[in-house]
Amino acid sequence: MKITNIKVIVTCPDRNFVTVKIETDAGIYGIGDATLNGRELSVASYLKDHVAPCLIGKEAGRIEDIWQYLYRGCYWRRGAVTMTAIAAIDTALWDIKAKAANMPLYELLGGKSRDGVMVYGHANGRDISETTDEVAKYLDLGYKAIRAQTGIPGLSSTYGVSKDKMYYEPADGDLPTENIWSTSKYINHIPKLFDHLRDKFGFDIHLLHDAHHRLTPQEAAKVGKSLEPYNLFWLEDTVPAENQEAFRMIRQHTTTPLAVGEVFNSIWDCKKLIEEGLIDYIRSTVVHAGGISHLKKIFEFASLHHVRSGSHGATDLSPVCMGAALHLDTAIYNFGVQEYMRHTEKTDAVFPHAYTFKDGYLYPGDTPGHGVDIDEKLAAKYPYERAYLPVNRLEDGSMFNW
Ligand code: CS2
Ligand code: MG
Repeated sequence: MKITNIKVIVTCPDRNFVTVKIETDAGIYGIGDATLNGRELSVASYLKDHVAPCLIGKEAGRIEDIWQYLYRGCYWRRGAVTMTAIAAIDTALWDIKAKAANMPLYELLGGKSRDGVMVYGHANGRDISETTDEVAKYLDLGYKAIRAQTGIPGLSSTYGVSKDKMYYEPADGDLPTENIWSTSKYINHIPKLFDHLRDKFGFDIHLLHDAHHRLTPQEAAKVGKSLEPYNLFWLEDTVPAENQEAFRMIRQHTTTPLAVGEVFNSIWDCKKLIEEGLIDYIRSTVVHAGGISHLKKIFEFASLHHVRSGSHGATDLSPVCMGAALHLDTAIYNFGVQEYMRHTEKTDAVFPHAYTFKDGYLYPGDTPGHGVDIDEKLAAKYPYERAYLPVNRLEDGSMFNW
């Protein structure tokens, strides 16, 4: 089965998505997500201009070989753009292989290790009482795990807090908007949120929180300690993780479980974190970490070190990524939780999918392949619209991490 054509489809059904469609001479096609929030067209060009010409005529079944060809063969290894492009090709090839075998993808990945994939949703509000109302809404929908974020008194904007709630969209301007941040205000306020939530909802639900790379190791240790009484499922992205050693200090000072990895693009970004047991959950996902082939390696490596998966699943990862991730989540042994930020109706219509939500769990479905398709005619109705994530400054005007 030879690759005959590769399409790169850019569409904006409420937000931008890049999708690769690989066609074969057997009439079977596969699709993969190639969306890199705020840098979508760079990946589209990488695929159209540099990857597609090399793959026409190649054997579609040689997934590992094609992965290595794109990784080693470009000479310039890794990086978000390269690894997102490789991920899209890899996902589409796994989709083709599973369709050709007439099996849902999880069967090719080792079969089911679990019946359903526990997901967490985002409860965010401008203050503690609004966040509490949002948590209650997710509980009504059956969620077992909920991430809680709240506005910080004295700050006009805070990451994770938006107007559109269920369909949270952080890329909010055709040029980057500017947020203001104060770590000291955050550190004083955040335990109050979880104190209130535990008081109101008890300890039977899983609560998560994302610090979005805004702390130093010392501050992270302090936040982790202050949240210990509230028994969080995890505390996410405390410090930027370019410096993996930084997690040693956090680890020594708190038993709050630590999660990191949504911006990682290869096993080399988390090797030390995993092998030294510095984290509890690795959050890399299919679209940004080299596809099914590479993410499976990361998760298997993590399983040797008591680290579980917790894949990124924000709105900017398309339903194609979600579908593929659910098959991997279903098959691996050391699954932890899957993030699930819902897509809008318009997005869901462009990407018809087999996965379904019930009572806090997602199910990948039994359609051959990863179970997600693209309606190209509908996709063509929504041309690309430039959109950026915000940037972030401290109160004195200096640049900070968003
Ligand atoms: C967030 C994301 O889902 C998360 O945990 O950190 O909203 C992230 O900021 C976006 O996906 C960035 O594209
Ligand atoms: Mg995050």
